[in-house]
Amino acid sequence: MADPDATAALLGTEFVAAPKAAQPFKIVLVGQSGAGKSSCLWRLTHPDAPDLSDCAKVSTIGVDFAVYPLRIQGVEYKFNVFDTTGQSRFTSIVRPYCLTEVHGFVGVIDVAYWTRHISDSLKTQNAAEDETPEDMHRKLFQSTVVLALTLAFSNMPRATEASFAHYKCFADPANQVVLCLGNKMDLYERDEKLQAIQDKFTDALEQVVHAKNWRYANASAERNINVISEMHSIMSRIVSIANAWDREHPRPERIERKPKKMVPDVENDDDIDYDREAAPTSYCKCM
Ligand SMILES: Nc1nc2c(ncn2[C@@H]2O[C@H](COP(=O)(O)OP(=O)(O)OP(=O)(O)O)[C@@H](O)[C@H]2O)c(=O)[nH]1
Ligand SMILES: [Mg+2]
Repeated sequence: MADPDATAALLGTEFVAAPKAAQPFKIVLVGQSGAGKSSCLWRLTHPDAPDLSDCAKVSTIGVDFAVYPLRIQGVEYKFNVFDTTGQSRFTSIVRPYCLTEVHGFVGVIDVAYWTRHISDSLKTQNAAEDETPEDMHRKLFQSTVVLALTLAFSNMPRATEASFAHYKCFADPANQVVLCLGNKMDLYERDEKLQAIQDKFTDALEQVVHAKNWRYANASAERNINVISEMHSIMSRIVSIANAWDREHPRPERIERKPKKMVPDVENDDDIDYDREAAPTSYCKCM
C-alpha cells in the first residue's frame, strides 16, 4: 500500500495528523490486593462460567489487559479494560503505563473482608465514656467505609484536561465515570450475624459513593452477580458522554490536505524583492 506521507511529498502537500481515533475507550480496575479485580475482569469475559474455579488464582504483577467489544444502540465499541495490581510495591509500574487517558474507573472492594474487620472490632472495642454504644457502632462503620474507599481508590489519579488527547470532557468532575463494586457479597450468605453487619456496611458504603456522584453495586464475581451488567452500564455512560462531546466538537477528516508553501518564480516576477547574488544557481520551487 502506498505510504500517504511519501505520496504527499511528491504532490507537494503535507498530511495533517487527525486526532486519535475515538476508540477504544479505556477502563481501569483498581482496588486492594485480593479484592477480586482479576476475578471481575475474568467474569466479564467468561459470562457462562459457573464459578471462579477456572480463573487463575494468582496475584497480578503489574497490569493485565483485555479488549472487550460491546454493541450499544447498534454500534460496536471497543473497551480496553486494564486490571492493575493491588500490591503497592508494583504501583510505580502501573501508574505511568495505564493511569493516563482513562475514561472510566472500577474500584473493587472486598466487602467480606471489611465485614470481618468490623465484626472483630465490635468484639474488642468498647464505647467511650461520653458516647453510647450506638454512636460507637455508627463511628466504626463510617470510619471503615472511609478507609475501604481510600485504600481501594488510592491509585485513581485526579483527571486533568492534559491527560486526554481528545475527550477532554472526561476531565470534568461531572463526567467522571466511576463504579464501585462491593465484591464477594456471596461469602456470608449462611451467616446471619455477619450478613447483618455486611448489609449495614454496604448501605453506608453506597451512601458515601453516591454522595461522590459515583455508581455503586453489591456484586459477586463468583456467582456472576452484577459484575457484567454494572460494567456494561458504565461502558454505556462513557459512550454517551463521548458522543455528546463529538456532537459539540466535530472531528476533522482523517486526512486534510494543506498546500505547501511555494517559492515564487522570481525570474518572471518583478514585484518580488529577491537577492539574486545570494540565490543558489538552481533552486527548487517547492520546499
Ligand atoms: N467468594 C468469592 N471469592 C471471590 C470473589 N471474587 C474473587 N474471589 C476470590 O478472591 C481471591 C482474590 O481474587 P483476585 O481476583 O485475584 O484479586 P485481585 O484484586 O486481582 O488481587 P491482586 O491481583 O493481588 O491485586 C481469589 O481467590 C478469588 O477466587 C467473589 O465474588 N466471591
Ligand atoms: Mg489481580
